[in-house]
Amino acid sequence: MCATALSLGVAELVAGLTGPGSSPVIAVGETLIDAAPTPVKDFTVRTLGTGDKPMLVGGILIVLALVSVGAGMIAVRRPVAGDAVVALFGVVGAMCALTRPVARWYDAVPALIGAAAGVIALRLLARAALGGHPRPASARARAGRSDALASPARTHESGLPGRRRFLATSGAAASLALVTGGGGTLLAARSGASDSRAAVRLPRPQSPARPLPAGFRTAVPNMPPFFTPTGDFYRVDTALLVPKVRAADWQLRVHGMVQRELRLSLADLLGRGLTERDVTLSCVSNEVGGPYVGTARWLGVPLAQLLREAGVRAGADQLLSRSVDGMSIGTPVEAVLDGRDALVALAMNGEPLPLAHGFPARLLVPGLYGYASATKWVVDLELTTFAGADAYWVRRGWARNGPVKTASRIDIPRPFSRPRPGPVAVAGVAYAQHRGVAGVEVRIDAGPWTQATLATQVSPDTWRQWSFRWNATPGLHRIEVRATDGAGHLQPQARAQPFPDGSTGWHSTVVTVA
Ligand SMILES: Nc1nc2c(c(=O)[nH]1)N[C@H]1C(S)=C(S)[C@@H](COP(=O)(O)O)O[C@H]1N2
Ligand SMILES: [Mo]
Repeated sequence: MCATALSLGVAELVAGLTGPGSSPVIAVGETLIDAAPTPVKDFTVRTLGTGDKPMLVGGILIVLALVSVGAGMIAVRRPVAGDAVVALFGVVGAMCALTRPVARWYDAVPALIGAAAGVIALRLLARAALGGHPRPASARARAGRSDALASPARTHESGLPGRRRFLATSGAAASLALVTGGGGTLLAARSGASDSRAAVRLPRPQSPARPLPAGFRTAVPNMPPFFTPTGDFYRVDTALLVPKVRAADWQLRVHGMVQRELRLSLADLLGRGLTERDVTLSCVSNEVGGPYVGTARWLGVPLAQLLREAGVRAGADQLLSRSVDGMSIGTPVEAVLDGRDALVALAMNGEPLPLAHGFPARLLVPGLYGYASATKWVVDLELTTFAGADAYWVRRGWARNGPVKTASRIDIPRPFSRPRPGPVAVAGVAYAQHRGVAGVEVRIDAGPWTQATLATQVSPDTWRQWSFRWNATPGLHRIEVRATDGAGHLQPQARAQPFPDGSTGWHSTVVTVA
């Protein structure tokens, strides 16, 4: 285990120099994320939520530790076999790093150097375990299998010096693992992306968001704010490590079925006269009543402006966007050009995009789920056709087009809370981006539906808060909600899972009034 730890530490140190994406643990983890079948991914997201990433890394480390124990026991008797196991770790790490979508040839280097360090450490540890001598063949023959596995140090006369030397070598390997691993982490943190973000000066919008109308939020205490604080905004992506892009290294390319190719720097975009809009973003993986939805004030360049400038050629129906970490997302060109506020967003809630939300630029197309529109760390916009290319999630069976389905959620009272009898404030949000929310109804214990009080609509592209005064009687009660969108369509009651095009069903909350 110490040899494996040293191997990982050295690999992290080298990866600190060769750049993100070359860390073998991260590369293996991201390969597993991409390879996970949809039911497995669904299950992990459902049970672990956004804690799935630390769990994945932890799982990889546990598997490595277990295999390492076996390798160590083998290495004492057959050094070459021990080497082979450590080398295999290196090869798997290198292969994963090399097959990432944006891999460079030298991304294999950290895993291979790490494996070499691991082999040397394992040899030294095995020798120390045997008291400094390779185990003589006669002793090997005499000792049964179980003896060799139980305590290699026992082959030495007294046992003590061998054990001491083994512990000292282990300690040295473990310390070196911490130092190299820590050094690698420090190196990786020096990407300069945070400084680059801090240096961005946002201009005032040329087209500001409409002033917030009176009554745009309900007055119910403890109701989540209309604008989701940036720090609370949900995060969904396949990146095990947040891509750290420096504005100076960044460029957005528009190409494919266009009249002329565009290449734009962040300064080019910031200088264009920016558009500010309030938009609710939601994830197709959100369950009924779930948390993967948020509203922010975004600032950016109209995406339609860029496409018109590039000149979309006839027949191009898909805007295939790609990120610096190899994500691909397909958006209907029609949705971008139909007049809605599709943006190359550069800022969120008055600040440059946080690194986790796509610094320096991301897409945003109101009315479409994030997987079909909201590419973070975007670097490449290709005009193409749906017939000609499938985006990342489409290759995994998700729908080509991702219009958001009408949804409503009860935020207050909390599930299983115990309100007092009498008037109880019920409140929540409803959203049907780009169609707007026309009505929200609430019912108690499957009784008659009653209209909730709607907050003023900020925009059809944002969620709408609602509230309902319930005269609660003692006992166990179920509160249900449903919304009607701006087109007059009632939110469907039938429960559907998020796969393949978004969940449906009415949200409900159970409380005990006492
Ligand atoms: N590069 C990249 N962009 C991405 C994703 C991703 O995995 N990688 N996930 C998409 C999905 S599924 C959603 S719901 C939104 C979430 O955006 P947020 O993390 O800023 O809330 O980002 C989208 N953009
Ligand atoms: Mo998503």
